[in-house]
Amino acid sequence: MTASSIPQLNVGLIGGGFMGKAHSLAYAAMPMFFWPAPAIPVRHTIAEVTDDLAAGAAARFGFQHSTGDWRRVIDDPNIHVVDIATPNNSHAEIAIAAAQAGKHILCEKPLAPTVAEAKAMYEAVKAAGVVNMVAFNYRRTPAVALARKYIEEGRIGKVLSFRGTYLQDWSADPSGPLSWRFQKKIAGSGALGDIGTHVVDLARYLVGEISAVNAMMHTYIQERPLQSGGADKLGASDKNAGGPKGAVDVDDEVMTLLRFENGAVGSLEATRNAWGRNNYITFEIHGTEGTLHFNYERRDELQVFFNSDPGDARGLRTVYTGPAHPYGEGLWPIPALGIGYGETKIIEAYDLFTAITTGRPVRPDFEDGYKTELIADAIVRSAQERREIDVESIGV
Ligand code: NAI
Ligand code: SOE
Repeated sequence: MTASSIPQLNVGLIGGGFMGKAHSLAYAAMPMFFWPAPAIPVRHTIAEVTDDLAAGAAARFGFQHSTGDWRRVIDDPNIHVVDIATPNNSHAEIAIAAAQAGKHILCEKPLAPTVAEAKAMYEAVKAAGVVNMVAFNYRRTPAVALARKYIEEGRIGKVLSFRGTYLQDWSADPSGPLSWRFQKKIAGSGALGDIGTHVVDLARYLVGEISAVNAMMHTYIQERPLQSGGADKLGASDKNAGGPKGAVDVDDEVMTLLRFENGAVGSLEATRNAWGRNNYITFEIHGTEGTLHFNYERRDELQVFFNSDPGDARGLRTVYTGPAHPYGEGLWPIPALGIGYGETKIIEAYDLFTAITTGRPVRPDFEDGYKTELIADAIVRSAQERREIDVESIGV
């Protein structure tokens, strides 16, 4: 393939906050890592809530055009891919309009704040036949993809159990502002939807479908200072401890037991109030023939124990991901040079554009996003009713 034969596909990105930055970086960098690239993503138009914010985002993130109205992205026949990087309550309206306009779609997680919206989004992309992806990017960390490869190869035998956590501390300080992430009408839920769903995605990716949950949820900090401005500063600044406060109506902490359809059992814990934990996404998977352990704060590493290792060399040991491992062909040439958050988004962009140009399916798609919402809803109901809930009992 020659450079001139690589298609150029125009992206319309909606939302110029944290994820606007991450996705813009990924579009610029993807062809630098994966070459020949499946397509050159052209940073065509960025939408924000006002014309001024959009113009600033365009200058910062390298977009050719900007608009204060996301509908102009949908109406523009030159745009091939719509990227939704806005707070959760706007995902459904934008995604359904994009699907009806025949655009391919990348939507940030969680797919939607409610099961009903997630289902409508899934039905819209199915009807339109467009490529669709939900941005659970952590499964694209090479060490996580390696864990899946080992499981598929039977290296740890039959999976018996999964223990997953996602612990952060940015919301542990009660003077952190009442951003959109603490408001049910925008976020849908708290730690559960925001970070617990990443663990649900990892559990489904690595172990299989979740059939039942038994959960507890709790809100420790019932009110927070009101925040001025839209973008979430993740508790870090803009504190206004003495100012007026508003009620937090989402969970701070969720813990649940899990049953998988294949007979495995597991647990999930998520909180943004765990002092000292930053992006502590961990899993430990025990199988009949071995163990896999991952900690995102050491994301170049996968801890493995294989029962098949010689008796005098057995023990949990560290595999450093590199060229021999998933996505190694495009990433850095020496193991442990360092995989970062940006790389997970670059790989996400690579897989999205590969799907668009080859027609091959890509996961996690909106069906996965919808199934994750069913599980999240089952967790909420289980915590409310203080009993085990079958995921298949959740409907809309
Ligand atoms: P943010 O608060 O940093 O930025 C959101 C931006 O969207 C703001 O600049 C806001 O002005 C803009 N916006 C809001 N409504 C809009 C509209 N109707 N049209 C155009 N722009 C609009 O939020 P952040 O952290 O970027 O989160 C966005 C989404 O990405 C959320 O769904 C969140 O859950 C998800 N997310 C995913 C991550 C991942 O690791 N996959 C990491 C962080 C966020
Ligand atoms: C805040 O908890 C947050 O930005 C989440 O919204 C993301 O999904 C996670 O990847 C990083 O933390």
